[in-house]
Amino acid sequence: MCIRDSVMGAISTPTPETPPVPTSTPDPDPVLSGEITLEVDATGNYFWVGVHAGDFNFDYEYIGVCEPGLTQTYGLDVPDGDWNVICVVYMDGIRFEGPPLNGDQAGNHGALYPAWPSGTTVTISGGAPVTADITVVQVFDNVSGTITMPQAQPGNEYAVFLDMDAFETDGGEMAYVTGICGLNNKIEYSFLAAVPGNYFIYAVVDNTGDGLYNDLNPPDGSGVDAGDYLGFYGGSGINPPAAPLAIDNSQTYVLDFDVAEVQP
Ligand SMILES: [Ca+2]
Ligand SMILES: [Ca+2]
Ligand SMILES: [Ca+2]
Repeated sequence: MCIRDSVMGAISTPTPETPPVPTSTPDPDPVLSGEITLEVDATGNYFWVGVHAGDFNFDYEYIGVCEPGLTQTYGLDVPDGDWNVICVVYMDGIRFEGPPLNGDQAGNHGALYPAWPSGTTVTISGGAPVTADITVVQVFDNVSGTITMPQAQPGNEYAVFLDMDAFETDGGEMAYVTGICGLNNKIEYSFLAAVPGNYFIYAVVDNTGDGLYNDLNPPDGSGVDAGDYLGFYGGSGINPPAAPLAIDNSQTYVLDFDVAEVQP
């Protein structure tokens, strides 16, 4: 799976792929261009501009390197249509695509984060150039919690997801965090829910040692195995709740839940 095909540019299950080197080549005569206004200087860090048709599946993107100062420019060719334009500035100096993480800067054209525009905000018609400026602000983790396991699994890998659906691996994952279980039966997690919406929050612990990627990508393997842990916020056992949870990205949430052992 190409991670950029997924939601928020890269929210997908963990992948062993080595990401490509950024290949941003400014278009000398772009159809869509604009200025990005930063909240804090990010000289030398990557920024990503993603264009989607309102579904958070990013069809077009631009990757640039921040120049000194608080104003950056982008430009790319986008076909006729109605679009949303999002920008993420990665503050770690390493990432160049994917969802904003704690401390990154993020924003969208047409509303100031944490507000999101309703519907699309850019219309391109007849290939005529359009300007779409974006103001980004620093964003921080707003969902955290404690996951309780049936027993400690020190050294085993876990993943916690914010997903539009319940444990599908082909899209809708708007945030995730992975880590290694410690010595007790608790997992403390946090991530940023940047986009308001209705979500399932769930965790997987790979107790069988075949890898999170294997567990989360059934086409690549067997999916979650008997002996692994799985659980949902608001769910029961390994089962999801009947309905997803409404998340307002301007609020903070503490979401504790349990995981249970997957049975044969
Ligand atoms: Ca999903
Ligand atoms: Ca497993
Ligand atoms: Ca597996």
